[in-house]
Amino acid sequence: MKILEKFKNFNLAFKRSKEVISGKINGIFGGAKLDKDYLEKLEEALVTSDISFSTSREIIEGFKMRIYKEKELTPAVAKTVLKSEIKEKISKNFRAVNLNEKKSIFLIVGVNGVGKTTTVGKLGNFYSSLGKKVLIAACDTFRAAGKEQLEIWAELTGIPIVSGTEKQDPASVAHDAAVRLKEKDFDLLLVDTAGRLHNKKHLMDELAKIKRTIIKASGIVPQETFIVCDASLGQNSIVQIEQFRELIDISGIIIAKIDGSAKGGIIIDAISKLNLPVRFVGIGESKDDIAEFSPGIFVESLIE
Ligand SMILES: Nc1nc2c(ncn2[C@@H]2O[C@H](COP(=O)(O)OP(=O)(O)O)[C@@H](O)[C@H]2O)c(=O)[nH]1
Ligand SMILES: [Mg+2]
Repeated sequence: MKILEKFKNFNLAFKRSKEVISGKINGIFGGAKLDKDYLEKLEEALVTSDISFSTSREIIEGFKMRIYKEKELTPAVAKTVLKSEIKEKISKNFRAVNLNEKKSIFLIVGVNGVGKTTTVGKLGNFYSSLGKKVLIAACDTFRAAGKEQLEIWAELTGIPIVSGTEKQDPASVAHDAAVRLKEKDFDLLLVDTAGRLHNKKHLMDELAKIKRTIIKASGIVPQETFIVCDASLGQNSIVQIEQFRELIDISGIIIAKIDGSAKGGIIIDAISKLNLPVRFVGIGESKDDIAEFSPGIFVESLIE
């Protein structure tokens, strides 16, 4: 029941993306026979669905290799083959998010406004509903609102929070949180950060210092550094991830705001072009609105 419910929410979140991509795909594969130039049309459909030219090309090449093996080439067969090709492509880097046996730390990074703080609140709720003892740290001390927003999430989810004062060194907040993680009975520390990418040098120094301080204070190396992206930014998200990757090691992507965005195709690109796994997707603004990414459910939700 719970799994079915999750699938339903996930599926619903991709509604607008599905309308865009499925409309095009079904326009090609909806008839009784395939057009002569259906491959060109398919490539165009992919490129205009927020999938880059190079990734679309790769999908078409993979599709061709598979379709040659089919005995009977009907539109329905072609559609199934396309789905298999995309699924295989995005399963390449897939791994489930398992917490360390001991204590885990996740750093949450990304540009301002993409959904980091909300993601920390929702992820906290996700893991605490799995029975994990979660602690969150408000290391966006740049704006008073950053801290207050996370405090609201802490209250809403009943998760303990470590926060500092406005303009306090974010690393000192991270230090206190890391000590608390180590000394008290916690399984997971989620660290919210600020994201002023216009000042790259400053951001790099700040994130590096947070990480160093955490390791020094707790002896625990952060298990994950997740970059949060806003789905509605489409290809710009790829650029953002590339920029962040120059600054710090990223271990996975969280795509927020999938609900209401028609640019879900970006997920295919993020995985195959950047060679990074998508681990979670944000599907709304309330505490349960986060889902673990699943390649199979994603493809079924995107192409119907
Ligand atoms: N619809 C929707 N809105 C979201 C999602 N994640 C975040 N938001 C909204 O996006 C806005 C910015 O989020 P915030 O967490 O403050 O971003 P931050 O600056 O990166 O910390 C807020 O209004 C959030 O409610 C999501 O998955 N779906
Ligand atoms: Mg924030």
